[in-house]
Amino acid sequence: MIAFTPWPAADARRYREAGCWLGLPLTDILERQCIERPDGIAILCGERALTYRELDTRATRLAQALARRGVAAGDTALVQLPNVAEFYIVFFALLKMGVAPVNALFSHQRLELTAYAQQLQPKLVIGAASHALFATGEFAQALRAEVPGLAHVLVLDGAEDGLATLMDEEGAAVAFAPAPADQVAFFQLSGGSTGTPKLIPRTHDDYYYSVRRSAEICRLDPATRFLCALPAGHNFLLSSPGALGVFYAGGTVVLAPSPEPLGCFALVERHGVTMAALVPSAVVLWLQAAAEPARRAQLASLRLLQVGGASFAEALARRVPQELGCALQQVFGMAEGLVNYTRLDDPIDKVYTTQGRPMSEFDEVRVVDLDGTPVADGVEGLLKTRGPYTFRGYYNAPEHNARVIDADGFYATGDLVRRSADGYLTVVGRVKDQINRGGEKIAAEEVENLLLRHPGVLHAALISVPHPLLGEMSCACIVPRGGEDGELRPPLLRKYLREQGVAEFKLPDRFRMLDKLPLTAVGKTDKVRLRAETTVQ
Ligand code: OOB
Repeated sequence: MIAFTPWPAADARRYREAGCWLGLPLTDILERQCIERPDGIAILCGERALTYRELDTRATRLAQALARRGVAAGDTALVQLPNVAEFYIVFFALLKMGVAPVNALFSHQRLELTAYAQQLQPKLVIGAASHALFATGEFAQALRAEVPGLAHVLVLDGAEDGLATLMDEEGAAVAFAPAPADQVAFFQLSGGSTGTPKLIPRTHDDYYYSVRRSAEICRLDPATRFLCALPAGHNFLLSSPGALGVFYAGGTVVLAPSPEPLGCFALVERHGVTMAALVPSAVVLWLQAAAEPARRAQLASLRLLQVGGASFAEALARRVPQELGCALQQVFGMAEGLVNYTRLDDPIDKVYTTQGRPMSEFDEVRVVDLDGTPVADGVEGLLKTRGPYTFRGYYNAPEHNARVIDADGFYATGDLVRRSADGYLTVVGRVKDQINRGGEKIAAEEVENLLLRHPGVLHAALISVPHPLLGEMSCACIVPRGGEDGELRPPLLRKYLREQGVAEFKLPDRFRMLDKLPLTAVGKTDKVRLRAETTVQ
């Protein structure tokens, strides 16, 4: 069993009695379709089409091959795959076995993967040769030193293509007991605000509920063709309603390598995509591309565009139906749990001006001031939440958990919101020390710690600055140790960070050299002032 913070027994009973938690593992999603529509197309990926039966057969084969090699229920896995069909084959294979994976982003590098591996101590690592880390065996070797129990490293499209071999392997059949639904199914990644990336345990019960409820709200059905153009493992694309919601409804997931409009528009046209999910910065690119009538015509089948992950300006929201020819849905969610949606039949102004309301009547939301006192509706405050699919603690992080989960089990999201009388939330800012770079989250402390390792850096503070496309970009404010230092020129600092193995999106976009950092009354870096004083050229 994998350790996690469970819901108190009384809450668990309530969620079960209310039918939120069904006691079914996530593999039920696939099993249902193997009965209802085995020949329905589950995944379209490049030139490949995978039916539900094929998806299930491959996942079962892979699971059995792994089981024959000693991987077993209760183990964990570190997975890093791009948006390809194998992502779902591997995910279901591991779920069938009761092995809990964490899906690292494809943009993650050595530092992130190593941090996850150190925390999880996986038995299995699965990567892709198309990523520099797995192109040679060097990184796998280094991981083995960190993870003594690491038994298998499989690489997709690698020299020996370990993953494909296993998916085709014939051998003695192994039967799997259904995974206990109240236990950890897999780990989500936290956007983070601390020095080390955190893992979020998600149980079968809680996640399956969020998938079903999301599919219902978004009215998915077997005719749904969903474009997955953001990282497949991200909570938005996996369960809001994402690919799992689409599989639950018997629809088709169309995979795209990135949200870049020209490639996506071609896929929409070719496969009759009905629904897509994007971050705001990608919507801007789609709007630009659709200005050309011939391109806009490619989107004829698109009915619904979901936008979430970062603040979406009202002015942009208003352009979506007009210029892309589809309905808009705003989605405000988090890997920790709570997801808010505007509803498909909401008055249009609500869709333009709010980020929706919680998906479940069992979601509890508190909007409080800095002292924790609830504020009136319409007043800006900190968002706290608990509910049937919101976690109760990060994996193995008791100190951090004590800071972000209160005595009543409410999770402090770090988001600043306004709630209307009818429960709709508008995101107005955040108090967590994080930069939201076009939906990609950067924990300031993580990058600051890396900068502080540089011998020429005395103090470092990473702040957000406005960016016309991304919404925010990052600026590193640095106090050099010995006055102006040629070693601290931006290209060299970026190179230094890259060499430490951090994901490219975390590299500061701007650098500012200062004599000292402004401090608050208690002596912490005054980032509010720093942001106010930082103008972007
Ligand atoms: C989604 O999940 P994460 O874990 O990458 O990031 C969560 C954070 C939120 O706490 C909030 O700060 C920000 O991202 N955020 C938004 C937003 N959606 C997320 N800020 C403003 N407006 C929005 N619509 O980003 C995520 C997970 C599931 C569904 C959708 C997004």
